[in-house]
Amino acid sequence: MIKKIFLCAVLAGLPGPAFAQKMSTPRKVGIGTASPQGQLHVASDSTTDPFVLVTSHSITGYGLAVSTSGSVGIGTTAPGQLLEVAGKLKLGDDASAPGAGTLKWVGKTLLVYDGALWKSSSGWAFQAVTVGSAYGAAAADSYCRSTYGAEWRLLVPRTAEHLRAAWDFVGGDAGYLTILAIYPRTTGNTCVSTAITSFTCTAWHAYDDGPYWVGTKTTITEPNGDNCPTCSMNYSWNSDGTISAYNDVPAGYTSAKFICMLDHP
Ligand SMILES: [Ca+2]
Repeated sequence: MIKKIFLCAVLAGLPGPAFAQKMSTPRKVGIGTASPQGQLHVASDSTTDPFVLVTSHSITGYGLAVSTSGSVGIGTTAPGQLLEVAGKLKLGDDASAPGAGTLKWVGKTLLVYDGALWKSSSGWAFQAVTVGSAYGAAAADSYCRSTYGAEWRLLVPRTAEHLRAAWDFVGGDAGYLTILAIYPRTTGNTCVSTAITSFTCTAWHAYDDGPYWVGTKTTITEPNGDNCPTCSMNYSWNSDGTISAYNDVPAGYTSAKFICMLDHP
């Protein structure tokens, strides 16, 4: 009881607005204000000290600070922007709808939302397509152009990083990568036991003769010359997004799921 009386006496003796107040209906707490505008309202009268400062007694530096200009610093009391993190920033993903400028980290890819599309940090954009019946590569490529515009094509992984970005875009759903716009130049072309890239398998090519990159595995005895020049192999993938197997088949492979890419972004 004596302690409580002493504390009340101390609080009553504090000068100016430096007090805490609890209002009964509704219950709100104000620090530095008698009229809190939120459940907790901190109103500083200092022009030099941070409005809010969260520190630890056991570490050097600061956990969280709200500066006199209203900027938030994490690891710094003097944020140079509205938000400054004086250290590393770790991103993830959730189901909420994005707005332009939203960043997220998926798998191994940093994606930024431009207001309409998620793009990788290198500018690549994708659309994940599911159609009612299985499409061959030529029909899927045509679907991409007619649905999204002339620059949209059936996926050709251009580099390992591009492939990775596409993989992460569909959350590692390998079904979307079972057909690709990579074709034999003429019927009968093979790349048996050869890495499937535009550097190593020149008998096959991307739809536009540009670079392509599927993987560097050299233990697969395919493609052995079955595909037509507008047909896709069927590709299967390991859970980490690397190529597992592929096979060219006489009629070409079809899929009800595929990826359209914004080519030449
Ligand atoms: Ca074959």
